[in-house]
Formats: sequence, structure tokens, C-alpha cells
Amino acid sequence: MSYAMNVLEKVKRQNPNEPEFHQAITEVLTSLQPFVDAHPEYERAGILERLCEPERVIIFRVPWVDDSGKVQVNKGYRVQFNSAIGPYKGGLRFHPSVSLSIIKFLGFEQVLKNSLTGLPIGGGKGGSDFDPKGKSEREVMAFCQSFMTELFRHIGENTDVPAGDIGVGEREIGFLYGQYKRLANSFSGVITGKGLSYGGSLIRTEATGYGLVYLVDEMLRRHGNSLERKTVIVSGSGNVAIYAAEKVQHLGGKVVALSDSNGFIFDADGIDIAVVKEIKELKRGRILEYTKYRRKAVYTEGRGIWNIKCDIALPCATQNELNGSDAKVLIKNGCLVVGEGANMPTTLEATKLFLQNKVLFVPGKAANAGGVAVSALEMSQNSMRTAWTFEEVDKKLREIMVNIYNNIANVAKEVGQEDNFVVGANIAGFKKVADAMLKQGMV
Ligand code: NDP
Ligand code: 2IT
Repeated sequence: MSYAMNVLEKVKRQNPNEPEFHQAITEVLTSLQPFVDAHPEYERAGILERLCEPERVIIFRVPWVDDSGKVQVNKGYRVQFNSAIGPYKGGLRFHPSVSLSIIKFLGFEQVLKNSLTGLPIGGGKGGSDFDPKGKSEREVMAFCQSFMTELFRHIGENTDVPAGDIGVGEREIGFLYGQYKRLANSFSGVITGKGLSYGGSLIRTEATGYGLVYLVDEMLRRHGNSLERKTVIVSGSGNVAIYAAEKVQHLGGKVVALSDSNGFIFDADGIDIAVVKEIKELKRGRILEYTKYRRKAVYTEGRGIWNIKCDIALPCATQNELNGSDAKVLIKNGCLVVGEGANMPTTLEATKLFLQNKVLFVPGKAANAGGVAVSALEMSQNSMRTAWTFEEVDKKLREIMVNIYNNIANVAKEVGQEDNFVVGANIAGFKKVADAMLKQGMV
């Protein structure tokens, strides 16, 4: 058996009951296999074994008091995966489904994603099984303060820099940052995604969604096509989905559907983004409410968003939201492009189908890297004690996404797999981290 497959089997055995982590390492190690075989120095140095084992895993108790006066307890996680090329960097997810497996898959993906940005950031991820939905403002604050009371001793602007992810937006980041500052007695860029009044960067809110569409736009142009008049489906209706949809419309495409975990809306005239922002960002409501504003829109309960005919599909909700049967429908309907705004939204089976059927498929570690890239720009602005303009950050974001596209497309071509951006992204992301690990010796 090859080195990569040996490591894959061993890591699966050593980490049972972690299906999402197994899925992420299977995709990466399978596509790295020929490349790693051609470079025996990686095996000698145990690079893949080290890549798959987090440098540190922190699991902690998070007690807090709910509005009825009862003590609640959640689990807190921070997986500090790899610091070969910079401080651990990656978001915090608050969602009832959060488990060690999910945080490890996200941390593992983050290592390669952060490498692809070209910026000096290592990879990490954290979160909790706490559900912010339906909680009062006071409960969310109490939870965030308790979470940070443990986390603060493990992070730092040069050590580990968290940010948001599912269930962690500007409100939660504010409460987390306030508590960090109080405990550490230090005002630093230790968290990104901060509000603009206390060190946040312009464009960070928009970055993941905008970045995704910048990359897709670049890819389409290189294939003699464009976003103009394309019909686009975006799943989810959170931070990534909203700004992906907004940028598609700026660039001449039409977004006809959005979803949340209850169901999806279809608006043949094109989704009105201002309405979605009001429902989701201001009222924290459900996507169903869209039909109250736009009478012609249709709401369908449950999953099924991928049955709508489209040219471009942008899954921007969560892992494994697009499976093999969804992929078959999309392919049958003539879908040209799938760009992952979420982390691992496409199952292994669906990914394989897209690649076999020549759908231009861009994996999340490349396509959604704009968020963490602007987080790294926020870190730079914080250390320089400056703030760049909207135009400056937007321009840098666009350049970063074009560079990522060039990098993954070139690497895919070099290994004889033109337009296989899964292979391109995995090898390109891996090369930089592996090189840094080799040079730093056995650490
Ligand atoms: P938000 O919390 O803002 O939005 C999440 C959206 O996905 C909501 O519409 C939510 O619906 C839906 N969703 C979440 N879980 C499920 C589920 N189990 N089933 C169906 N729908 C679900 O998160 P973000 O927009 O920030 O994150 C979305 C994805 O993008 C995640 O995979 C995240 O890891 C990834 N990502 C985020 C980045 C960022 O900068 N924020 C950067 C790179 C990637 P509901 O309200 O019903 O729960
Ligand atoms: O998955 C991701 O890249 C994020 N949630 C953003 C991480 C960050 O540090 O901005």
C-alpha cells in the first residue's frame, strides 16, 4: 500500500467515530497520493502523520446561567492543528451539531486553506455545541463570556487568532472580544471579524461570499464564459450566502434561490438581497418570511433546493448538504459550475460525479478562503494600528482570489489533471505547509 493510503488507514483506526474528519482526510490524502509518492522525503519525515495529528486539542466545560436561573453546561473546543506557517487561525462554530469530529475536519481543511491564501497563517478551529438560536441577548453574552474565560489562556495575537463561523457573527465576536480584553488586560488583534469601531476590517463581513464569487468569475473568464445572465442557486442564508448572492448580482448573474435549515425559497425574478438582510441580519428570522415581502416567491419546506435548474450552484450552508443524488440532478439540469462557499458541503460521492462529468468544481479550501484572507488582513491592520479603506481591502481580496485560482489551476495542469481543482488545491496547499515542516525539523 502507498504511504498516503497507509497513513489514511492508520489515522482512521486511531480516531474512530469521527466520520467528518475521516471524510476530509480521505479526500486530501487520496488526491495527494501520487505527488507524495514522487517525493520520498515526506515519508521519511513523517509529514502526513504529522499533518493529520493536531498539535494540540483543548476541550473544556462551559457553564452558564440561563434566563430561568438554571445552570447550563456546554462543551467548548479549540483544535490547534498546525502552526508551521503562522499562528493558528480559524473560526469558532456555535451549533448543536458541533463535535470533536466536526472541529477536527474544519481545522484540517483550514490548514490547507490558509496556506492557499499565500498569507502567514497556520490552521485551527473551535466552537461549542451551544445553540445561539432562540437565546436571549443576555444568555448569548453569558455563554460567550464563560467560553472565553477558559479559551483566553490558549490564544494570543501571535499564537492563535479565532474568528466567526456558523452561529458566530459580529454580536458573538463582540462579547468574546470584550471578555478577552478584560481577562488579558490587552487590546490586540487576537480575534478577527471585530466590529469596525474596535479594530475590525472593512470587507470582512462580505469577504467569504465576495471572495467565492471573485474566484468563480475568474474561472469562468478563463473558460471563455462569464457570470452575466447566469442562473445561480445559493444554499444557506447566513453570512456567506448573503454576500455571495449580493456579489453574483453585482456581476450580472441572477440568484433565484436561498435556504435555511427549515426550507428554501424560489424567486424567479431574482432574490431581493435587501429583504434577506432585513430578515436574517436584523430580525434573526426564518427564510420562510421572505414570501411575506415578495408574494410571487415560493417557499418549500425541507431540502430540495438542488432540484431547481441552474447554471451555477454555490452551496453556502454546511457540511454534506449536497449528496450524490443532488449532484445527479444538477448535472442533468446542465449545471456548469459548483463553488463551495461552505466547508465540505459536497459529499465524496457528489464530488466524484462533478469531476467525472466535467462540472467546474471548486473545493471550499480554495473557494471560501476569502474570509480568512481578509481576517489575515485585519491582523495586519491591527498590528500596524491602521485601517485600510473599503476599496483597498476589496482590491486585495480580489487579487488574493485570482492568485488562488492561478495557483490551483497551474498545479492541476502540472500534474496532468487540468481543471481538477480538488487535486490542484490539495497539492498547492500542502506543498507550502510540508516545505515549512521539513525545514523546521521534527516538531
Ligand atoms: P451562518 O451561521 O451565518 O449561516 C449558516 C447558514 O447555513 C444558515 O442559513 C443556516 O440555517 C444554514 N445551516 C447551518 N447548519 C445547517 C444544517 N445543519 N442544515 C441546513 N442548513 C444549515 O454561517 P456562515 O454563513 O458563516 O457559514 C456557512 C458555511 O460557510 C459554513 O460551512 C462555514 O464553515 C463556512 N465558512 C464561513 C466563513 C465565514 O467567514 N463566516 C469562511 C469560510 C467558510 P439556520 O439558520 O436554519 O441554521
Ligand atoms: O472557515 C473559515 O475559513 C472561517 N470560518 C473563517 C476563519 C477566519 O479566521 O476568518
